[in-house]
Amino acid sequence: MSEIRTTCAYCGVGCGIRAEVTGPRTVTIRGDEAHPANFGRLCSKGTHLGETVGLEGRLLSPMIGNQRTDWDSALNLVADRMRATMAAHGPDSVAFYVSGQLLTEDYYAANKLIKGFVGTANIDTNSRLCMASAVAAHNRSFGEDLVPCSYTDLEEADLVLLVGSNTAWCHPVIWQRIEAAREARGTKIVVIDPRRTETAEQADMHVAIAPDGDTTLFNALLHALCERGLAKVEAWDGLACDPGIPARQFAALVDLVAASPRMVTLFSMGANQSTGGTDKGNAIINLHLATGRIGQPGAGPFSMTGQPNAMGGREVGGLANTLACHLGFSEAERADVAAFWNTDRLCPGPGLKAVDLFRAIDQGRVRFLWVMATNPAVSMPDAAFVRAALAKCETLVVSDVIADTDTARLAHVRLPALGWGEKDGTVTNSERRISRQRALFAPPGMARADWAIIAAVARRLGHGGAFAWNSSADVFREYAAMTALAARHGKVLDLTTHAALSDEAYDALAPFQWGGRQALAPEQKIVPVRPAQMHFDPAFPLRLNTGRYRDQWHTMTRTGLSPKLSQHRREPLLEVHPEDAAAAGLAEGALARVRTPQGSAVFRVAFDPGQRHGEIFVPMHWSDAMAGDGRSNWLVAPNVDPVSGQPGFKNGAALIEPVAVDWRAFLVSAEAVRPKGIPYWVASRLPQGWLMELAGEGSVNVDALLGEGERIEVADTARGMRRIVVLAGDGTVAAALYVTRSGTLPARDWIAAQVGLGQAAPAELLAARPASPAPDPGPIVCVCHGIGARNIETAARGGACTVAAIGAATAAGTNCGSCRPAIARLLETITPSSEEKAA
Ligand SMILES: Nc1nc2c(c(=O)[nH]1)N[C@H]1C(S)=C(S)[C@@H](COP(=O)(O)OP(=O)(O)OC[C@H]3O[C@@H](n4cnc5c(=O)[nH]c(N)nc54)[C@H](O)[C@@H]3O)O[C@H]1N2
Ligand SMILES: Nc1nc2c(c(=O)[nH]1)N[C@H]1C(S)=C(S)[C@@H](COP(=O)(O)OP(=O)(O)OC[C@H]3O[C@@H](n4cnc5c(=O)[nH]c(N)nc54)[C@H](O)[C@@H]3O)O[C@H]1N2
Ligand code: SF4
Ligand SMILES: [Mo]
Repeated sequence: MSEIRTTCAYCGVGCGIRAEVTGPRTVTIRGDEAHPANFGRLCSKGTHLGETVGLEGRLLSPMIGNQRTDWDSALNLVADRMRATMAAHGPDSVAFYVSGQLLTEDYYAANKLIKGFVGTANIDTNSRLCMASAVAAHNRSFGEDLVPCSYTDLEEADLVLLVGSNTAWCHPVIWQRIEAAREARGTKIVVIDPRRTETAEQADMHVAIAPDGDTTLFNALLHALCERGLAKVEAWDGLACDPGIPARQFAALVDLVAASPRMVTLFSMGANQSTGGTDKGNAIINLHLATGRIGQPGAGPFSMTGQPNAMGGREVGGLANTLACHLGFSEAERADVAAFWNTDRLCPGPGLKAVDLFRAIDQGRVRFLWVMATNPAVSMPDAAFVRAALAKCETLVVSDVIADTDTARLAHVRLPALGWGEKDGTVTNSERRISRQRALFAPPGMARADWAIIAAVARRLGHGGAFAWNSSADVFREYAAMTALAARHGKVLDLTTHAALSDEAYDALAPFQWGGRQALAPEQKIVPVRPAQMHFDPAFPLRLNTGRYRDQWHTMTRTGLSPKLSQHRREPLLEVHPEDAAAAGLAEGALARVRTPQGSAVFRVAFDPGQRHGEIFVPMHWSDAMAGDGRSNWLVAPNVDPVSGQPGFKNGAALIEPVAVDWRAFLVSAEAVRPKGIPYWVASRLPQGWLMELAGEGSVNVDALLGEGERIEVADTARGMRRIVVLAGDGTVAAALYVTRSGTLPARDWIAAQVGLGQAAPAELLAARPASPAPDPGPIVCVCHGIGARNIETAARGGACTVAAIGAATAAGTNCGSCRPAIARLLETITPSSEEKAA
């Protein structure tokens, strides 16, 4: 047993982890008390990383089509196809689409190969869908992509504005740090979000803004502060405007902001993912610049990064419109980059941004695409179009850790990459802190590091000299040395003190922050911004918002394999105001189809009075691998911000309608089942198998759902009830199916727990409950300790009326803390005293 310090696989908080390897593929995870991002804290996703390091579903050898192959054949094919495409159609017919989930070393290698040696800037990253507007806003205000804050500023602030950020779910450790500041110094929290999220519920003020109302609101705030003599700008047309929120709330917000010079505005996807996203970023930055609330402890505009290495990717030039090291395409910058890489093939100018890239593939202008560490068939807007483009691309290469992703299904060549726990390198978090991710396990199967795969292709293309690295340390040193160019062009990014790091020093590298606590550009500009015009289509009267769940990560290729994380939300929900639902004839728990001009998808209806009238929310997570028809990006239009090229994922036009089904069912099964021709199915992970929620028309095709084994069945044809248990040869439960045409289905939890075991009698399984039932815990709230809503209600009725008291009574919320906002929400519905507090 050995303990290794590493960094979490998931979000841009970049939490430090102490990992104790307990076996060939098993590990215990805890937070690293010494890591400055989290000081020992971890959220539910980080805490349960150990559940996702098994080899289930892994891509373990190179594949050409559906044939396993050796590395040489795969790499030769990739290099040959790339060379042939370039020869026939020029360098711009080749493109890479990469990801903030690559390590800096991988990212650097990909960017160097395509921009430096293929000779095109056709490399874009999923950060285009995520950070591009913040990057563009930073560039416009600071002349460089600089984040002028650190996490400690959150602890020194008197006011934290959260703009378009569901921090409690998406950056839970940052949320815990903000809450700690509230405890320690009374920091006020304001959440600006159209939805009443768990974050909003815990805030001192929730501003339920209209979709894309942010620029208006921040302009109005700036104007109000100017009037009070607290800010100075040369007014522009539109600065004095109606704030777009109730006058009393605006007045209270102005008072709060005026009284709090120590103010941090933390912003994420509600700001960035908008057709006016860059302007939103600048509207926020303007307020800080005009009031001098930047470059001071506890003050600044703070863009939170989403992915673990979104920031590292920005540094090494992963976006199509930058060169490495924060450089642009001026002649002088290009000359320096070309000289450093010793190449005469450097790309002449910017390349295609993600949405345009997939259009170019559709039009046959790009004919070779290499996708690394991202799943665009699910995560791009207008995903049906993107899939069709991928399907007709002459050569699609996919490097992934998982064999069967929606994108990998379309690939000609699949390359097995090392995943978290195997790969070795660096990531940069939201506060510019570089930390090591370290290998915990030996490479599984034939998997290789992404940077090594890229270098192997580069060698085959004749560029061996420029890609002669033997280790990730070699790549890191080269990148660190290259940042000398940034300084030469007046940029703050500078890692040159790490350019001569020994292998040992790289291995032992402690987290460090570049740019200091507040990275400030020499010049800072106010950028006058105006709210974007909104267009409404009466045929699609609702506004469609999309985003994340607490315990799932993006397209679920990894978190979808964790039984614990799967408990939080087993199905994709349509969150809708009860009155809008009623108007559309939708009942709570029924199925609804969401339609947009782009396409349609099906979700389970969840009434939510925290949704504004006329606005609906669906999650981004479900893919074809996990559900029949639950893909949000079938719905999202490819409209982009004109400056950043980032899609507006959060404000589309939609309508909702009921889905008529004849029967509903659920299946628990030891084997994964992915049924065809069933209108509604959603799979979620159980400790020993899978739970499938199902619904359809006509009659149930039982044979499509159940495998081999002894079947025991009960049926009540009058009521349309049918239950079938399938026992494996050893007497364990292989599967159990519960169908109803008009009644209700039994509770899932006890049945789900019997899969793969031989403990329950068939009669108990058919009755769907044990002979002597234990009390039902209700929906699981605390996934770490398996505590349900009923347990919490019981404790609350017994006198536990605070989150801490619930923790003492039930252990809920005492491990990672991610569920504490949910517990607080439950308490508000139970105890009158907390309702008074909320009012
Ligand atoms: N659990 C979990 N955590 C994650 C991830 C994950 O997949 N799962 N992914 C990571 C990544 S890559 C990212 S980018 C981050 C994203 O983190 P967040 O940005 O916090 O997540 P989202 O849910 O996409 O969107 C945040 C909020 O924006 C609101 N919003 C929508 N429109 C508007 C608007 O016009 N104005 C305002 N002010 N708000 C609006 C939405 O209602 C939503 O609540 O999370 C990271 N962390
Ligand atoms: N509707 C809607 N759509 C959205 C968003 C939204 O809010 N709403 N958010 C957007 C945002 S902010 C983001 S960041 C994107 C995320 O979207 P994606 O990047 O498409 O999502 P992931 O599921 O994280 O995909 C990562 C892939 O890389 C693989 N992988 C993991 N580790 C490695 C590795 O080390 N090497 C390699 N080669 N592969 C690896 C995983 O198995 C997975 O297939 O989605 C965007 N799409
Ligand atoms: S907040 Fe959670 S997901 Fe993000 S880095 Fe920390 S432990 Fe990982
Ligand atoms: Mo993201």
